[in-house]
Amino acid sequence: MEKLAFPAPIVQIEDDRTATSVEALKRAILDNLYYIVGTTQANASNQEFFAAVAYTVRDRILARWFATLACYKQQDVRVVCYLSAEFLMGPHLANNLLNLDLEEPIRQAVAELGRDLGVIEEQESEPGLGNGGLGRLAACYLDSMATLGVPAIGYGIRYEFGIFSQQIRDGWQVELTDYWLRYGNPWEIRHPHEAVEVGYGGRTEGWTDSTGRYRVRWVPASVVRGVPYNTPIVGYRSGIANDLRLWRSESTESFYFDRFNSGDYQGAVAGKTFAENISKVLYPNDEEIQGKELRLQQQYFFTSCALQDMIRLHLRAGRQIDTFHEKWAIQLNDTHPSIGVAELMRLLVDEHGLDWEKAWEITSNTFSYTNHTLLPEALERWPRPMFASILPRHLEIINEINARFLSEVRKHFDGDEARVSRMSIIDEHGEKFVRMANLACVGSYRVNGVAALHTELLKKEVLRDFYELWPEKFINVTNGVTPRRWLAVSNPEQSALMTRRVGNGWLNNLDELKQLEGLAEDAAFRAEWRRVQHDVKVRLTNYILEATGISVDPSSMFDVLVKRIHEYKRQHLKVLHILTLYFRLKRKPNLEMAPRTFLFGGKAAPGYAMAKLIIKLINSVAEVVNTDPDVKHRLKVVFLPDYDVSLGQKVYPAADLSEQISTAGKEASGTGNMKFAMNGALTIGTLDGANIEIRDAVGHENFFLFGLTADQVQSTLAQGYRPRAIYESNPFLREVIDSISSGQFSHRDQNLFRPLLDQLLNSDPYLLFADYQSYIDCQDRVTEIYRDQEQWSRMAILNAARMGKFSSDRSIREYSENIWRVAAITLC
Ligand code: CGF
Repeated sequence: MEKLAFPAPIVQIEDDRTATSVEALKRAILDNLYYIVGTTQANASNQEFFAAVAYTVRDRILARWFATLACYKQQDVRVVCYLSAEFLMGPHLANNLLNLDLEEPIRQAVAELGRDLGVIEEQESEPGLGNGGLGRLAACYLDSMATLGVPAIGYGIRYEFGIFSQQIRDGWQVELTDYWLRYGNPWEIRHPHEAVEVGYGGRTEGWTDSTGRYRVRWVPASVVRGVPYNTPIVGYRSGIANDLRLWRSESTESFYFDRFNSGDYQGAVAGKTFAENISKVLYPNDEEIQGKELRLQQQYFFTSCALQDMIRLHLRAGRQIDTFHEKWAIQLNDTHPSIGVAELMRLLVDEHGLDWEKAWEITSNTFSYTNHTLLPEALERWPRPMFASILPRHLEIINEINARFLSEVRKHFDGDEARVSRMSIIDEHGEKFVRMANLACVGSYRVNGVAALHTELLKKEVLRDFYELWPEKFINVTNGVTPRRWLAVSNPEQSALMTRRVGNGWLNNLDELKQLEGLAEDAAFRAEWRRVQHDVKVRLTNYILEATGISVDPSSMFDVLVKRIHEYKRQHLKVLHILTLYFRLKRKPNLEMAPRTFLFGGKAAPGYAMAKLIIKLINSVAEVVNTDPDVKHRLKVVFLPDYDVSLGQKVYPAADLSEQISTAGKEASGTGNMKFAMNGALTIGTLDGANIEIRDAVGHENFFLFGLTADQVQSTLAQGYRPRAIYESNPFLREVIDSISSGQFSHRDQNLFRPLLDQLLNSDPYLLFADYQSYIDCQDRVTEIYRDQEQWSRMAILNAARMGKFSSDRSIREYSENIWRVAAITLC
């Protein structure tokens, strides 16, 4: 047959997709650009070029991924399944290049093709599939599990829209939808043949099986299809690639012809709309639950997909269903996936015909539960009628679990009906609710808090009854963060300096940075440290100018508070400090004070009016302070819009001072506190969450402590706290509060900040006034020490050197040994 006359090939087809020489990488990038992205080198935008580079890197991950899966199978390992409604992964490219040791060859290949790797990396749109700490923790843990060789799968939802993008207009937060998939996602692979079906609503019915046993089956009113999208997660130099499986909801029928034919055009696509809505959007609240149907549907959706997937893999490996718990350890990342306890029971009893006792033995030896919060409003509970209409069979199962559980409670605590009522999975008062934390505690063999104080408070307060029944279930695993992303990728300048002095072993053994301790006394090293820090600050300065139009001085102290906006995190306490300094300078313009740049960043939940007002307050103060000639160049206030992982990577390395100022007893752990200190920022903080452990690790003398302890907070409130009395007796605080209420920062509008001020003066539930003076005094100590740059650098170096404990590798080792009972493997 005659060959068709094609134009001469423009690129050479790449068939060795594991090669990593610069030449091979160049060929592969051009090949992917041409055949996958569908453009040519000359025409490709940077965005398209990024996609080609990402495909090239993904190709090099695939062999590792298949080898990892084969190895897990061969060694018949127990697999950790990390179930999380959120995975805040951040951009993948730079992290993958580091972990694969490909950064330099790719940089060169990209350069030889006429592009700059930094610019290409900036093109990646971040999958914002999380709200904050909880989702980011899940991402750090995936990185550590792959690095350590812990067999693991992350299960979650592939939201079409992640956390909203934040714009600031006239000082207010405005939310815009985040369509992160606009240009596609080169890292994921869709696996439609592994789809599963998930039911909702309907009814249950009894039947008798062939052995004469009475069984129940669920007849759902609607069924949606869950399709997995896999993203391989590579470990740092481990050769291992684990799996992040995010599920997309789709309709089982794309179109109902019968309805269409009868003229019901809307009905013809109704099922499709219902199905597709489930994975449509991430709920943007981090610490408050709203009992919304869609949220329960989402939670059930991904949890059921995950469990069905595990059972499929288990049986496919030739194993019996009754050994399920030996091969799978499921970690519930907060209560969001805790419906899994009832779902696994349903699958085992209804679908696989196990008797209740055996099914319960399996279930209660499979799950463990991590609690992330002490705030009562964040403990999930679902109105019973709503629950019954969405998951009727699960409610029956929960009732049965509860009845058996409560009889155990009664055996232990005879006659204590108040306790029985508190521990019941069903809150029988009033409207009646299903309490998901109770379900998680009952169905799990381990329950952990995320910092030592948090775990103690769980045992003493939030989960006290459960602790008294099962003390052996409770354990602490202090959070950690990955030094790969949060030091090596974010702060290449300082990482290079560290590596030059102590080698690169710290990348997977952060304790090795301890060797820097001695260098804190070396004046030349300190000078080098400061030079590097200055360069990093210049980098952020340029970004700030571009993003906000505000020019800041890189030699001023960068005093940073970035995290979700929440009253308990007390961004407004920081504002009180700024205004205290402002009025000091107004009174004494010649006051000697190192210039400070106050950087804020963070999103407020769209329905959280007070948090949004705090953002407005910060911006209003910025407007006045930044333009006042009396203080210009001494104080600058900047609100960085749209705080996300990428922005965090720019901000943490450039900070001098890390603000961790939550009311003691409110922040479960915090993880930003770790990222800052790892990068050498000094912390000013309360004895809250992991701050306590950070202070112990870096040395009390290298940490600025202020404020009431958790116990003192409680006793202050119990004694009838009167914030107005503090306001009346402290002239500086009064000056600040009065200035806000006079309209000085709101164009004379005296009502704008009234809700905030009224709350502070009348109840102040987060004790800003109680901690105000201690905070100001502590900040004065900060100012004093900052004047001595040698001393500051000494302290900064010691902070960075002593953060080994806060690597997520340590956390994952603890989970593996104390909870999951899994062994790390090396590749076969
Ligand atoms: O989880 C948090 C964060 N808001 O996501 N909680 N939740 N839910 C806590 O408030 C943080 O203190 C904690 O560090 C984080 C991860 O455990």
